[in-house]
Amino acid sequence: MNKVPVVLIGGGGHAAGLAEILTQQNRQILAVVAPELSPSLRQLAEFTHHSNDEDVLNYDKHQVELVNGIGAMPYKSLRQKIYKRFKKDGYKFAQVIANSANISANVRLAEGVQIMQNAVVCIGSSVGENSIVNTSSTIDHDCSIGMHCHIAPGVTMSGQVRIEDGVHVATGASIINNITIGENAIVGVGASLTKSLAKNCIAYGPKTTVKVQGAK
Ligand code: JB3
Repeated sequence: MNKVPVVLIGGGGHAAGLAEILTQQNRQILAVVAPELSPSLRQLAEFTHHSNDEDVLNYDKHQVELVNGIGAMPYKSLRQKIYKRFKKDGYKFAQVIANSANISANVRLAEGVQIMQNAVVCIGSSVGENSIVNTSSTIDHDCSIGMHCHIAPGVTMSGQVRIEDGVHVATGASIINNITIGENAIVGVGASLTKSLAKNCIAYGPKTTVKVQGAK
């Protein structure tokens, strides 16, 4: 178990989920760095709070690891920017892997990978730097996921799927085996992807317009 203390960057819902996993694993969180902290994070514990990212530099890069608590959403680059900036400053990012995650012993997880509650990563798969495999998503055998990707909650990915860098696969999407999703592509909520998706393209999920009774 890695006992190097961490500094958590970001203070919202994603950071709270990470902080809970780290606390369950008795990993010391020296500080949280964010303009403001979410109620769920506040209720977890009293953390030393810095509101300016420059305060990270007060922590010796040889004595701490960083945890990227900024979530990843389409068209938002803050998570990647934070990661690249502090990597350049010489810091190392910790992996965060939930106790409830089911991870094969034969996978390759890069620096800063985050595997959230009840996610599954099967034999032969790899996940690149700073990528998130979120709650209850399933990555089947021999998949390769690039850097700075977000596999959102409830995604089902069959075997031998190749995901390039910067891809966002939204909540509940299903991806059949042996296809490739190109760099910075987006797979929409609930989409069923049966063909490869070229880089920078968007695959939309089913239109779900909910008619509210009595709405004008
Ligand atoms: O979909 C799921 C399960 N989770 C989403 C996650 C992947 O991405 C979640 O629903 C959100 O959409 C998002 O999580 P995140 O990033 O926690 O979102 P939010 O709750 O809005 O929190 C953003 C946090 O970033 C807040 O604490 C802000 O104060 C903080 N923040 C904003 N700008 C910053 C900066 N923190 C730092 N250190 N530096 C900044 O520049």
